[in-house]
Amino acid sequence: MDDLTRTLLAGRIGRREFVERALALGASAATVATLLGACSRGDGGRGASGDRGSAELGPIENELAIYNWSDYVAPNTIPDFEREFGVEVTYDVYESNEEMLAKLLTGASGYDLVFPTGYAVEVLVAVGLAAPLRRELLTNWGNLAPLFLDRSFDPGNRYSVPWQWGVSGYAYRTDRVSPAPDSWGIFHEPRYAGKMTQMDDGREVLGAWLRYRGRSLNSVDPRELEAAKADAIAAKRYLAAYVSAPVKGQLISGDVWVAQLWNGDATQAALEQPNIGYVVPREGSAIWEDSLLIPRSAKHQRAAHEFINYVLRPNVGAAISDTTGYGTPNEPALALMEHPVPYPTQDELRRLEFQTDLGRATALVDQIWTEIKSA
Ligand code: N2P
Repeated sequence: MDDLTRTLLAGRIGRREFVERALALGASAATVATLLGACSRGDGGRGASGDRGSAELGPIENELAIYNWSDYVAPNTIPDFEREFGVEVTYDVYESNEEMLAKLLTGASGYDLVFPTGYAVEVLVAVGLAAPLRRELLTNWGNLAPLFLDRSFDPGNRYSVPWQWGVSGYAYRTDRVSPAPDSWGIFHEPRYAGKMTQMDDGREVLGAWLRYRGRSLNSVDPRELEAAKADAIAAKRYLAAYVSAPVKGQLISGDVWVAQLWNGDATQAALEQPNIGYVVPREGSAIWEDSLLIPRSAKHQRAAHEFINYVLRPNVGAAISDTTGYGTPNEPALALMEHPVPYPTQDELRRLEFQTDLGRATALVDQIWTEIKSA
């Protein structure tokens, strides 16, 4: 990797080739992005920004390509938008930031809208893959609660619009697991062997085990990460799989009793199976904010802006969060929701931590995650 990075710096290969070769060497998308960001700092790494705020976007296009997390929109959100705006939407889904970043970094993805978590927004902005927002088109901007704006991953919200927020913890079958658990240590319990899953997400798995030992989930201390790795491997013998949102079906059927999961997906599962509880472990966990972001390569930028402005309407935002089970950053939407998720209290915030971009240490974390998965 170091040789490859030097080759890029020397100008002997282009960014595109660098990305392809680095991914082939086994680097994760986030690592590649971090290296690219470091290499291009000061020379237009935020994109040769000649196009910023310049030309008008023109009339709305008749197509829009959306790439979102699974189960992250209401049933009517897309059809209603298509009908009202005369736009045909292509809709694909992913299960992790890594999966989305890999698509975007390997070249023109064809997508007009993606939904990165805070640290992944940082990555996309750093490598110049994010289009600046045309705020003048986002007339519903004022509906966003200040709590979710101007966050460190995108100061001033030049590129990203708050979409949903949530926490990471685990769902469990209240009819199978007792006493009610409250610790990440559940994944070390032999009596639930084969009935537990952790997420297919290195940041989430290592974050859980870092918090278990009282560390920050953003730790880049090699000794702390080694300890987290050991805990993760000790848990792995009791896990049925590393799987994220798609575990919902197995929780509902009872094939899985304990599943590390984001709160909204657990809420979705609990609607179908009342014996599902949810825990934010006492050792602490992640709180996150996912955003809407338009890739710089998007061909339908006007339609993407219209879609963003549409979801910022209170009724549209309320329907989305009522379906996803996640919190809405849309203040008037909160009042319209059937099952509003309240903003975290000060007390809860003390146990919760935002994931940040780990910069160059991303490579170390990736490597440890690869070692855990192949252990
Ligand atoms: C959607 C879960 C997305 C939350 N199913 C992860 N940030």
